[in-house]
Amino acid sequence: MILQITEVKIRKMKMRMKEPFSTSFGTMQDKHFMLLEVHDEMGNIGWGESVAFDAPWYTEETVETSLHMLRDFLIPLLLGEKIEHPDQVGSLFSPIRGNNMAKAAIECAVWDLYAKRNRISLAEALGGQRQRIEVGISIGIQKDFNQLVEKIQHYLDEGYKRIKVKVKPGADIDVLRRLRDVFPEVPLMADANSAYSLADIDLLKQLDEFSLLMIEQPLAHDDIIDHAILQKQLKTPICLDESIHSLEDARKAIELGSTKVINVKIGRVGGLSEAKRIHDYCMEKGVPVWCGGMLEAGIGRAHNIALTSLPNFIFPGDTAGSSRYWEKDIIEPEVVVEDGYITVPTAPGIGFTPDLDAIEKFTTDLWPFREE
Ligand code: OSB
Ligand code: MG
Repeated sequence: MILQITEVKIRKMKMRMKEPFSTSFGTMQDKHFMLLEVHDEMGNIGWGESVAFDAPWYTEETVETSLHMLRDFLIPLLLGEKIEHPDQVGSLFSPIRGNNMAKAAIECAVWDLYAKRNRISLAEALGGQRQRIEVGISIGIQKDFNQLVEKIQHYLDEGYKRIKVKVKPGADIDVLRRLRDVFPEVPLMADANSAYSLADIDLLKQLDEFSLLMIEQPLAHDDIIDHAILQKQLKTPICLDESIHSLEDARKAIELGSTKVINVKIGRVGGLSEAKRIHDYCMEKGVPVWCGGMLEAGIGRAHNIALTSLPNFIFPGDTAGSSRYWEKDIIEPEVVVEDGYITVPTAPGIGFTPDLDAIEKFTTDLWPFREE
């Protein structure tokens, strides 16, 4: 079946999270992002969500750079095109270097549209096999240790199956040691968001005391060399996040020994097709992956859930329930976590219905694009 892209809409969105989220690079509470609608000639609509933040502290992309890429480059390349399979979107976008989050937002919408048009779930379209996925939670840096313990206990009580804490210089070894005293058995990991360098190697070696599942992105956001040097001296598996933008990055990092686990984020790698290629490659190499999060609203969350139904998503991901972030999410039903699992929807496409009233409420700008 061939579908034609007849219309694309960009909505700029603003939603406030229930609580601020703090990492080694700063704190955020207001979430600005874009929703993408892609229409076909039959009136079907696919939805995508951009994950770039306001400022370029995670990768170089921002809401405004994504908007520029979408309006001036990506949408013109896609409008009017006939698509047999979403894997083609990557080739249409190949004249544009980088800007993976902008590419992913619209590619994800095409995947949703493709699945809806074929009356299958997005999970099925991707080759997913799980009916439900295991869920972990990423907890931001807290004011003090007691608050962190309280938060962790709260999410364990809710059933979350893996705890990730954020670390930074000055809030690392000591915090982890005290956490292990309180929670000796909990599946625990730490994410440094690139806060260290090889000069910190003696400190990083102390991580091995805490039987962490892994240490996520300890070194520079654009490094795969120093991580290989570090991994040789560390028992704790390194998991790369920021450093992986493509299948080629994943291959090089694995061949160099820079990473033993990969955090796959759809936005960071430019879309679901590349995310699936990384998944397939890692599976072949015996390298487990898991799905990272970008504090998504419901549409982005739904894409993460479908991806996580693939078999080599071995560790619980960061895709928590809607209520962990939002008073009111933008999909119906919201994403719920039960006993630490999310049920993968079976309805066509992302399998959640966009809540148009909620979406309208959080929309600050809207741009429609049609073929001239
Ligand atoms: O490094 O995984 C990260 C949030 C924002 C930016 C980067 C990261 C994170 C998280 C939270 O860890 C994941 C989530 O709950 O969506
Ligand atoms: Mg991370």
